[in-house]
Amino acid sequence: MSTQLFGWSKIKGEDYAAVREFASDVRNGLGKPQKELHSKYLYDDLGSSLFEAITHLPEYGLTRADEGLLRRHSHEIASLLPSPVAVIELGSGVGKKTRHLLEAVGAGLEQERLRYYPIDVSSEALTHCERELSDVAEVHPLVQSYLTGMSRATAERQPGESFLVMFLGSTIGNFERKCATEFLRDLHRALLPGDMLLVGADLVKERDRMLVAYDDPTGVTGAFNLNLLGRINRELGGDFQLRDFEHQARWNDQHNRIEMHLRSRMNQSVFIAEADLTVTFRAGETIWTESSHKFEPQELDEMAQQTGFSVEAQWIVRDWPFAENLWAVR
Ligand code: SAH
Ligand code: AVI
Repeated sequence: MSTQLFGWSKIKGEDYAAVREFASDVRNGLGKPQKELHSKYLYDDLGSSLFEAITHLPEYGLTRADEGLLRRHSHEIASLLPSPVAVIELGSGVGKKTRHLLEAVGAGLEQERLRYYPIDVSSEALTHCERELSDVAEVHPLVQSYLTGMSRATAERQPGESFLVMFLGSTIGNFERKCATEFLRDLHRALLPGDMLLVGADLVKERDRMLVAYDDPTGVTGAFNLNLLGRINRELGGDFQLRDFEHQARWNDQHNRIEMHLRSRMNQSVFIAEADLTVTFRAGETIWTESSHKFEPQELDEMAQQTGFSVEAQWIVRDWPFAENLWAVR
């Protein structure tokens, strides 16, 4: 492939488009009155590794709750699926938790190996995912955003086959509530009656437990958040001084969500070469980098019904309140 000289680095044509899109999103996001950056940009190679570290934190019970439910109920889930079935996972990350379900679904197949399509914007995460899971399924990684990946995966549908789509780890909570509904409608349009969706969703719990899960004393979540500025420096020629910003987690009572922000410690200005942008910050001003919405069990059923799915089952764990939801395309 031809390479182009772009700024300080030589990059391939397809990466050039991604850099332009990143630069344009940064320009738009930092131009708003409440500055913001899209949470999908948290996941470069370093960000994906830092997220993986978060899942091991004692304060972040979400991943363990999700994994425990999948471990305990994978055979029951597999028994509720149509056959034959192939599996798609949205935002799989390294896909560690998915093993339980792939094993259970694969065990029911007569001859062929189970086909598994993990979709993620992080190629680093997908490389790990393929390595981790190729003993239990035929892995077809798709480095794509959710819906582009969905259309690639569903194009591989075999005659008479159904899909199980998995959206684990409460990643649905990273959408604004209205966007989550729109996204589920889009997903529904990409599927056929009889296909199924397994959605993991974190439930509302005590405020202090939620806050410390996103502001751990070890500082891993802070590093995950600050890395977004580091990524802008590396990929877009920014000159953010990371030590001049601090990580902040807030509980928003009105929207039942944790918000992550990066707070400027002082009045300062930052230049981002590839966005051709100088941004000024007042001391205390923040960039909003992520929302993690928390749900009530009933609300999840309503979301399914509003977006064309029927609720087949819901499993809830109480020690770290979390719900696994199995929905079918009506
Ligand atoms: N499912 C895993 C990982 C969750 S982290 C778990 O439950 O632990 C969220 C994952 O979604 C990351 O790997 C990130 O790279 C991916 N992601 C975020 N936004 C995305 C988008 N718009 N399209 C595709 N993947 C996305
Ligand atoms: C991927 N997502 C569901 C995580 C969450 O809990 O919102 C990302 C995360 N952000 C901070 N810690 C973990």
